[in-house]
Amino acid sequence: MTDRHPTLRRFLTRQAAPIDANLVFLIEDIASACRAIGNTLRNAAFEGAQGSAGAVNVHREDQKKLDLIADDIIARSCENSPDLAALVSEEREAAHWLKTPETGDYLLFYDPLDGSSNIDVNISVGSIFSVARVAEDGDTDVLKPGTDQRCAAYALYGPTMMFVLSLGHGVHGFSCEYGTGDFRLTHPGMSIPEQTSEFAINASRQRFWPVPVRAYVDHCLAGETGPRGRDFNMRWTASMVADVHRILTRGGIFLYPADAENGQAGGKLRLLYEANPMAFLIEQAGGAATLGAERILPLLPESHHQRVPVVLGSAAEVARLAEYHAQ
Ligand code: AHM
Ligand code: MG
Repeated sequence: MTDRHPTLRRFLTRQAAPIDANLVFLIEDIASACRAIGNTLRNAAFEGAQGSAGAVNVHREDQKKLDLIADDIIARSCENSPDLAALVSEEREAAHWLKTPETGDYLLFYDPLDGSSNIDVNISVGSIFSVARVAEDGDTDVLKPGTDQRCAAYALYGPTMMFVLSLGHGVHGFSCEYGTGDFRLTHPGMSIPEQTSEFAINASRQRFWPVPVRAYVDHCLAGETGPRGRDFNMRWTASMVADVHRILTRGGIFLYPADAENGQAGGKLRLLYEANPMAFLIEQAGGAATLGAERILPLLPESHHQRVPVVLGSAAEVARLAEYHAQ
């Protein structure tokens, strides 16, 4: 049991290239927070924790009580982590500094509860994390490009609670063992099939889509007798973590384009704590992640809560969408 499914700690401390001990502590603190959030979600109906918090966040979105509870759990679990300098959360307007930044300190970006519109209907939600480093003593700039990420992870609160992590050497999935609460390696070396026939997009926004996205989806929908010469399947959970997990498991493409309605804002999904970590994980699993044509990861952020278009998944499909953009 122990060897076939090593615990997260064993995995982190047995890497070929040893990981900085303070990063191991930070990842363990993140995983502990996820375990606590998973337990809170399970008991939420008994504790009056479902529903709206009656407030809006910096994005003018309705905050759920559980958005705030999850944010608080992560901050409390990680704030004593050695070398962690700042927290940047979807639910907080500004970066929350924990210490004077020194070279090599860590910066934690997170979306505490992604897909939270799904909570009250009991569909899977998740938490997303990205870790980067402080460039030099006193550097308070948190606007790091995704290429600077030291690691990225998400927790999926589904039928099995999972923690999926990349330290830049592949993607590894850990399942939370009932009873011990340990995250144990169950999905080593996750990789995305290059060719697939499944796409994920919120089709209710079709009238707003840019021309290349419309053409791509039309050609998928045309099926066997259309230009793609095969049938496609469609899935949309409205929980990015669940959609990305499906793609890491069996392939496919996910699209949340900037469109005629959200284009002014840059799109819907946020760069620092949604697009960047997911792009890092997807690339590490052999897939691709773009803004439509350009890679997401090199983009230099302009603000904490910047929104961007996101296209990610199987490399061949993401490349095809880039071709539609070029045309
Ligand atoms: P959130 O962080 O406020 O939950 O928003 C992000 C979510 C993603 O999980 C998901 O892909 C998308 O928003 C769903 O959007 P839509 O409501 O248009 O389907
Ligand atoms: Mg989110």
